[in-house]
Amino acid sequence: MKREKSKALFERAQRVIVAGVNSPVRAFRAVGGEPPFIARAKGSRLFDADDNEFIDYVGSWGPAILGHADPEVVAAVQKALESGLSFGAPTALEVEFAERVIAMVPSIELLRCVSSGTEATMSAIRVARGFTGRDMLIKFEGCYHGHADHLLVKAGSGAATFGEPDSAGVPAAIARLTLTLPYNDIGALERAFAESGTQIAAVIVEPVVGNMGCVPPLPGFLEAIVALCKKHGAVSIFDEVMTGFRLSAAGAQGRYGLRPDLTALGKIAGGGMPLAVYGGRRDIMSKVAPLGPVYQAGTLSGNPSAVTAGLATLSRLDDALYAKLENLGARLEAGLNEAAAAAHVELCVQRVGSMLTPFFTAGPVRDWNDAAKQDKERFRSFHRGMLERGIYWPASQYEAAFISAAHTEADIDRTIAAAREALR
Ligand code: KE4
Repeated sequence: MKREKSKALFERAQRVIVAGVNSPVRAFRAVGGEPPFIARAKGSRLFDADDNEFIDYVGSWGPAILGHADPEVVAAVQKALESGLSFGAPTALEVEFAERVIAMVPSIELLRCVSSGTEATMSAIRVARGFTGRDMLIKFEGCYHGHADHLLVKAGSGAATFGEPDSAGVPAAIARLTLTLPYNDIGALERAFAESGTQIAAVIVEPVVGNMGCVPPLPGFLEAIVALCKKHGAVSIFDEVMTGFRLSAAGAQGRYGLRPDLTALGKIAGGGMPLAVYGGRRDIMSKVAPLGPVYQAGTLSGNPSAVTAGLATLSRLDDALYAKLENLGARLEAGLNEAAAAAHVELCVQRVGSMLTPFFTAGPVRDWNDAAKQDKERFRSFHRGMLERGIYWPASQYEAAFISAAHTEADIDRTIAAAREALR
């Protein structure tokens, strides 16, 4: 595989951009080797600077559910750009977008657009704190909600102790307000509410985790979060930045029949353009300025270019698309399991719809402790082997892979054939 141009670009990039990338996972440090620099993409394919072609299972980490450079989305954005990129003023398009999101996600009665998933979760947490007048936040180990200070917190020494910073630069005083519990552990959550219920402003959760690899909720876990928040006057926040519009038109909450108090959306919401949303119960969202005392603002929030990409994407998310994604996901899951069995490799593939992760461990993977047991070297070898065979797989064993509507059965079968060789 030719690599000269990507190699030269990576050397140049590292002189001016931190680690040569604008987001850490892209640097390939978890898998080794140097990242291909992508020149263009179309459908299920990526093409790098050396004109190598890859079947893409990253999809820009989720947004590309239709596949790359979808003609209808590109045409809609090109047309919108001719009227101006961003005005910093209300537009009809934003109203249409908000109405579309509310029609698709029934738990959302009132919303705000922002420009990233981090902004969406950060703002949802702030309004939950403003609404309840409380400070404490509960999150779960292995869940990632963006890089706001109070979310870069790892579990304290004991499971039920307050958080410790998980990044330099996060003040201990901030971290101490976040309690990190084991995912899927209803007992730990019940104990936390029993001990601190009157101080808990919100519980934030990835309803299906993507950020420790794909880990589905055990029966009753999400229901317990919503019920305990209701019982103790806390706010339940579903971080659906990844699962929103991915797992169904109403995200994971639609799949599991739940109504959280607030929801954060991103990725697919903007179809690849910088657009995210937070919203939910009208009484809570009415606390946001200028209606209420909770401040949140953004120069490019809801700009017409991004909203056009979002509308063009959301308008295509119908039952036929989700049925296709389910079929392709099941085909890939079965093929990876067969390839691992043939190679006598211990593999646990976990999948919900079109997001999946091959865990190199016996499984099942129910929480961070399980996910951390996987054979990291085996994953690195798998990733390298797939890349060499033209399959662009997420560059971390703690990520989910994504299938788009542009993928074909032939793509899946080629991916399985590559996995058979990469797993040998
Ligand atoms: P952004 O600020 O990256 O738009 O969204 C943060 C975020 C919030 N919530 C969930 C569930 C997320 O998955 C993310 C971001 N996801 C990562 C990858 N899993 C984005 C890729 C990256 O960080 O480069």
